[in-house]
Amino acid sequence: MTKTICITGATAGFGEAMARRFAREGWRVIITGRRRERLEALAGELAPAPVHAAAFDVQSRQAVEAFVAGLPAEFAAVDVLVNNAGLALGLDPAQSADLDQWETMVDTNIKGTLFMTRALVPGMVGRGRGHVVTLGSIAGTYPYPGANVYGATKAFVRQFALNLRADLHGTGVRVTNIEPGMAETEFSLVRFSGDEGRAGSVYQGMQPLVADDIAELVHYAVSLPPHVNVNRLEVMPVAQSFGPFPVARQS
Ligand code: NDP
Ligand code: 8X3
Repeated sequence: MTKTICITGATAGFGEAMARRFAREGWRVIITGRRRERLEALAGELAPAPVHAAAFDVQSRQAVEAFVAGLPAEFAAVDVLVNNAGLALGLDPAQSADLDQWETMVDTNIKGTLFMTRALVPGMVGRGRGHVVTLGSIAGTYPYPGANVYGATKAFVRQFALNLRADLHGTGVRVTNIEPGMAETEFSLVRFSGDEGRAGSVYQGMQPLVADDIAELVHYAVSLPPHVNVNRLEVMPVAQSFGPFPVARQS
């Protein structure tokens, strides 16, 4: 039986790689994001695979509900939802960070995930099967300077995914939070407002994760037998690890 996956944020990075991966594996793929022309180009590239493209902003509850209500019949029974759309904005310390950027991260990473999940999970419960995959981050577990609200949104996503598992107990619906470290996508370009030099320097001289690595992990978690639930999957490039806690000393 052909399965259906709905991927938010499929116009770039992880989501785009997932769309390619699942289409190649014969899935019905729903691709979403705000940039309509990118969605159309990707749908064209994936043809004749069954693809439904929908351009909308996950920050809007009304837009999410209209998207779900408007799904064509053959795409309406979503087996897997990947809450991937998200972003980091800025790296300034909390005391000088831009409040609008904070609000956008909360509205996208937290509210977008909530709206999508609440809209699609009842159908999964009704069918007695399904899988919600969320994109957390190592920033949701480990603090670093300037991660303030971005990291906090990803901590929310991690705990929401775990709590969702508790609520879905006995329904057959699975929940997995994928928690990557540094991966080279458009992530840093977005974080630094299009500054290519600053974005490029993040990955200079090291081997970051790439979008296909994350698509592989999502495919792995989703393809395991239905009695297996991967709760959390934390992954980093080998070149990224941990450091000592900084100590402010009096000179
Ligand atoms: P990209 O910037 O490459 O892709 C982000 C995607 O999210 C785009 O398709 C973008 O589409 C979509 N998006 C952003 N805002 C909205 C919105 N308001 N409504 C709908 N879609 C939106 O980033 P990544 O692929 O790297 O990131 C994907 C996810 O993984 C994010 O949640 C990110 O926080 C997380 N992550 C990334 C890591 C990294 O190092 N790259 C590491 C850990 C987690 P469009 O602009 O067309 O709307
Ligand atoms: C993105 C990973 O390390 O840039 O979520 O915060 S990191």
